[in-house]
Amino acid sequence: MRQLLVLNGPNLNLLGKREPQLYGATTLADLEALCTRTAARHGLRADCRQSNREYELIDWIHEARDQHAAIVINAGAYSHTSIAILDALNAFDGPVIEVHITNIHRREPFRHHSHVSARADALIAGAGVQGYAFAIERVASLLDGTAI
Ligand code: DHK
Repeated sequence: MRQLLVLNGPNLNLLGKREPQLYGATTLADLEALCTRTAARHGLRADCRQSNREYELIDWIHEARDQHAAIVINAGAYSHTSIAILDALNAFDGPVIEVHITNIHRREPFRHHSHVSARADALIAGAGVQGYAFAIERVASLLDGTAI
């Protein structure tokens, strides 16, 4: 079964507890269950990982070069700061979809730029946790050649 890597970056372990007025009440476990269900509907396995450490996210992106067909990534605040994560994504050949739970363009100016966007095939922001399901739908259609 083809695997897709669902990566969540710093502070997303606190989903459901952290600033719920912005990020909602869904926990990371619920979000990962949503990703697993959505991927399974398309015959894909979602490999969901979260880290607060930049190097760990980079190491997982490197592993994905051999083990995963696509990456769905919410790099959290590293989206706005990490050229190293961009470089790692640039070394990955499959589809990359960037997700943000909030609409980063309606927030503080320092959130408006994302380095990840320079590599992402699509960007979903402001659709809440449902954005991950949209991202996986897109990955599935890119992988099976039905993308329009
Ligand atoms: C999540 C974070 O942790 C922030 O640092 C980003 C993003 C926005 C989100 O909307 O999912 O700025």
